[in-house]
Amino acid sequence: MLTALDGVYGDRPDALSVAGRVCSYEQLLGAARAVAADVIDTGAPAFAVTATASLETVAAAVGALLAGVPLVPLPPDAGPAERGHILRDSGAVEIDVDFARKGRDPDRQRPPAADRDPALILYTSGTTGPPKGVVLTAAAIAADLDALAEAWQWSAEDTLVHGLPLFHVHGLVLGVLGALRTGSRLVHTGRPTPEAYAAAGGSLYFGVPTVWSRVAAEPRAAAALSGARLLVSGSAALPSPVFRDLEALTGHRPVERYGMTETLITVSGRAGGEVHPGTVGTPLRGIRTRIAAEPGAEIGELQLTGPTLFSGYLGRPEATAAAYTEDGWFRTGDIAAVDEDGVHRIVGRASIDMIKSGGYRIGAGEIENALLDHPRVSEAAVVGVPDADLGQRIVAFVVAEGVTGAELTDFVAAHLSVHKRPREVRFVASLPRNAMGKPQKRLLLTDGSADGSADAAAAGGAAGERR
Ligand code: MLC
Ligand code: AMP
Repeated sequence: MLTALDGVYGDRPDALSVAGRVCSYEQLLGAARAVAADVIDTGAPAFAVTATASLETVAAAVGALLAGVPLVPLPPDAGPAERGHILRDSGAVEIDVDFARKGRDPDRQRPPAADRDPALILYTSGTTGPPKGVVLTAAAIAADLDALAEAWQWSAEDTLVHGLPLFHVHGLVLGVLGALRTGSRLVHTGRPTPEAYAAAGGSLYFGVPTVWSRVAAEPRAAAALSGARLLVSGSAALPSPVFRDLEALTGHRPVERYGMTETLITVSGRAGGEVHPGTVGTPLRGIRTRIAAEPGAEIGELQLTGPTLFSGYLGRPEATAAAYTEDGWFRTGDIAAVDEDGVHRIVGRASIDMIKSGGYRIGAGEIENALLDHPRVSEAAVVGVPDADLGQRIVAFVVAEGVTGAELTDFVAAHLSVHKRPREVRFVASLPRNAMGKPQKRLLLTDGSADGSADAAAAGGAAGERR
């Protein structure tokens, strides 16, 4: 599965560089074999590591594939509630990785790892409730990486550069396992800053739109990427002005691709092909897509099938079944259009309760529940407000007394991951509700009360607080 570790591309002392530490494939394999043996010896159905941007996290992901036991990467900044939920829900044992250890054989017998074994369980938000575990097999990952290698002409000649978190598909599956399958050198910059991208001297760069927008705002850093072969954007919509700025500063038209934790990457522009701002290209090899549109309409829900799909939400057969149509197509929840050349455009999301901020997927319900756990909060509605840097920023409308916005933001951060903190808390006298008593969130977005303007009174009146 991880071709580079089989020695086909040879080895080099700096095959991987993660947050300033380098290693060879041989060193990585040694550490990963030690992880695999430890994991097999625990007999647990899954194992968890705190997924910092480090060689240890890379060794854990490789160890999972060697052992045939799935890795549950824990967001390093997850608060106790989120961490506890993930560990309980997955039944994973938490292990420490010591990168300096040498490989060993496990004491217990276990059948050899197979492509159909779960390799990763990634926790991701739905519109309501706590995050669900998305089970991904080695076979699905391999199919996706091979399709991407073909689409991007991605090979052992490349040096891949990115600085994305190692607990999601983008940074971990594409950004780590992709390098180990294609044999490209990997430089993980620790954090995805424009300066670090500029200094890395890569041929292939990955980023979420927030990263690209920050690169485009630093012309000198952007110019340093002109020698690259391909810039790829994904995880959220790349704004057209950012596309144009990048082209002007780097000479590259960035390739955009579309995916989900549940499906991996399914649609992409092609290296050497025509790419246009606002479009995400055509389906990857093996993927079929369709638009479930009302009669006469051209846009509708994007649905798809293919070998890269997940094997289900861990322990949630009803949720898994609900994610598919009766005829077996996965419902993405994204609204899309396809032109006569098969080029896809993502128009938006079907649900207002799924927020994308900085490329992170955040369910409004999870944050609302966290806010409602605060004794001073009686009602809460969370929305994603358009934001030039983050795509959307989290804004919480709350009915509460005797508590400040800063206290509520800290309260959320103490329970969930840091990136789930509201950027803005607006106190209102009541939430707009329909006749059934359901909060009318679209009113919160459209009446001016969420844009920081003086119209806050429209949502029930009161002062806003921004951080
Ligand atoms: C953030 N901060 C806050 C805050 N929110 N402070 C107070 N209140 C809040 N509400 C703090 C941060 O902790 C940080 O502090 C500082 O403000 C800057 O925060 P930021 O603006 O969020 O920037 P940054 O931390 O640099 O994050 C931006 C980012 C990050 C782009 C680097 O969002 C990111 O890594 N996104 C990638 C997400 C991703 O990989 N998604 C892929 C999902 S898989 P300090 O002290 O730390 O500076 C997928 C499939 C697919 O989607 O298709 O790819
Ligand atoms: P996640 O599960 O975190 O990977 O988030 C998946 C969601 O990210 C998708 O359902 C889309 O809403 C969004 N997404 C990913 N890539 C793109 C893209 N290129 N353009 C627009 N939205 C995207």
